Amino acid sequence: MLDIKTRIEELRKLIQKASYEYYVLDRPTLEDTVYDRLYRELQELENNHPELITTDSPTQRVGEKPATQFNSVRHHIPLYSLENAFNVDELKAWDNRWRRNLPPSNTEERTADVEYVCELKIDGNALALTYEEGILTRGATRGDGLMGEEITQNIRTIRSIPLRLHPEAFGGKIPARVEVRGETFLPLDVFTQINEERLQNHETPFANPRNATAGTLRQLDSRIVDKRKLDFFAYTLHIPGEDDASITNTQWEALELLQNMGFKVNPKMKLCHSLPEVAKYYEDWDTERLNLPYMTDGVVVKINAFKLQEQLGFTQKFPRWAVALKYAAEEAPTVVENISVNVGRTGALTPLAEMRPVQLAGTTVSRATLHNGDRINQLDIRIGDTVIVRKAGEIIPEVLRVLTELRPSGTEPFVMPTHCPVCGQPVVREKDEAVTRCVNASCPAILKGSIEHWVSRDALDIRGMGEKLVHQLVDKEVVHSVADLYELTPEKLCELERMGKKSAEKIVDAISKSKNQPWSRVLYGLGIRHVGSVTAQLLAEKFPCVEELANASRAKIEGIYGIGGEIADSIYQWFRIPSNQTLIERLIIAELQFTTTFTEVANNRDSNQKLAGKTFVITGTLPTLKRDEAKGLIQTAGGKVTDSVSKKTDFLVVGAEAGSKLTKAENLGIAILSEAQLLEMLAE
Ligand code: 3B9
Repeated sequence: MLDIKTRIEELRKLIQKASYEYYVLDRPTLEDTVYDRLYRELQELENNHPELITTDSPTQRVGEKPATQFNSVRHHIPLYSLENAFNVDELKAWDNRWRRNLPPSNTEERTADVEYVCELKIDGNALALTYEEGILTRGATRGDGLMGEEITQNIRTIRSIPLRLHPEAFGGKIPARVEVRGETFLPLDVFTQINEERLQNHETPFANPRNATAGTLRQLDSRIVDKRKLDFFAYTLHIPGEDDASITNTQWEALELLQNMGFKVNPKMKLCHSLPEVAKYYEDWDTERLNLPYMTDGVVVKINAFKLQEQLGFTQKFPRWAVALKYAAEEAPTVVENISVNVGRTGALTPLAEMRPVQLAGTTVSRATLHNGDRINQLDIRIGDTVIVRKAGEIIPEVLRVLTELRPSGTEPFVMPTHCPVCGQPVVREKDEAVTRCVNASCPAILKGSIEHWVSRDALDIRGMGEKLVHQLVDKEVVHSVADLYELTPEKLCELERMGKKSAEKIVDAISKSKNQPWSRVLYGLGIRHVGSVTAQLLAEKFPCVEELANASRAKIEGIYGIGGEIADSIYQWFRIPSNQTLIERLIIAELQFTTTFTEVANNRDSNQKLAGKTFVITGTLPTLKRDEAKGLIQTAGGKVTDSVSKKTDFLVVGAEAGSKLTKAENLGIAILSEAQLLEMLAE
């Protein structure tokens, strides 16, 4: 019996090694016939001694019995998604953004070159793998990032995923738990083959490898999954409990460790030492990637140092320290039927192509922005032209180029209007600016846009004031300025089409309630160019009343951390225009908030009670906050703090020398926060 056990273990080692060399290293060392003989010997021994079968045996990759359903499981650590960028300019914008997000104490990395890891973005499905004592015990799909589907049996069939981690990677001391994330995908040849089969069987082919992968993972019978030959690249490693930094300090080291653990890591990754180097990698791979045996749709750029990653943390959805730099999305030809010109709230004239509808990236596209007159003239887009349109992610579709060889006769170059298409007043184009603007302060288009902005959610948040109502108010000349909203009465509103007494009263009430909105929202609502809601909050804190801001010099405004010259200029100019001064005076008389008191700053911060309904436990020594301070902060934001970890705990805030609470929280799958992450949640 002892001999049998020894032989079984020996066979497993041999098979595991050969399989690793074949599937992960792509360097076969055993002849197929030899491998088969060893495999069959193991199978036979296990058949005769089923009590000796272990879950990590190579014979256990394919299940005998199909599953009846998949269970939802909570991820031990959330799976974040990535923010997208579509070109090098957006990459630079991301880079500037994370640098601005560094704590003010970190002045060095604000400007210094840092290391970035570039990884190809594989068009597949994210998986979360859990190893306990080195053995694969759970594999799950991403799901919504918090909960996924447990598909361990299917994942075992993926030969490039080790069933047992190589102990040498940890110097023999295997951690209690290891979490690995990566992308599973179908190689292109398998994808093509599956689609051919589907066509023959009169089934609809999969649109892309990602859909085919998702379809495969959802198979209940792991024997079918096994035939599909899924592959896997690992990219993220977490070793909970342990101080991760003691094992790896950088993403690059983590990728190395993943390889030593027995995973396949995409070999095309690169450690870059500057942003231009990242841009070059992105550009080089735009064409090179087409020669790879799997589909890629971009490059994932990650800041290498975990220390920097920790300082930056996460937004609600994404890590701030990573970005997905996507390659150009789908393109398609269509015909321009008309070119219309829109006027926005800033008075900017935006030409729009109205096109014959075309299917792009799963949606029907019939309009595309043409940006401005210069752009139309550069591309020489004319009505009647056949053009190539592109839709990249959530971005509005745009016209890329004209197929001039298909141009019908009798077309004429497009000329931007010299007068506003809405109010008929002459338009203006400033030197050095591509934008043509209507500068008529009472242009109905500008007024409509300004009011829509004023009532919008992040501004005064006046519910019930939809686009239709705003248009009616302006067209019927009931409202000539945002300030007029505060003189509306239910009677006046009732004169409008389809407006009952009840809803009129409701709207007047909502308008009246907006008088309590804080100064930061009022400031954002004014719609000063370049003043978004975050900038407005910043300004409202530094200039606690409107007079201070209105009288501030450009230099004083620009002196604020986070505010650039262009913003400062725009604000300074805005307050110099007489009609804007009148607007402010009228809004002050209407009793809107133009000052912030200290308690209001505090209240505004907490008014949304960000942590309402959430239960926290604090453990260990936090780096800067005392236990009571952290507790106070959580409580003022509406959260609850308790002493012991249970299923009801939402977050565990962890400091140095955390003990059993951490282990318990990890076992329960409770989200773990550092002090920095807690502060970030509070600040967001
Ligand atoms: C919790 C490549 C992709 C990718 C990350 C990727 C998609 C997502 C990501 C993974 N290809 N890399 N990387 N090559 N398609 C960066 C979002 N990382 C995480 O999901 C993640 C999750 C983390 C850190 C990273 O830290 C926490 C730990 C515990 C609690 C909260 C946060």
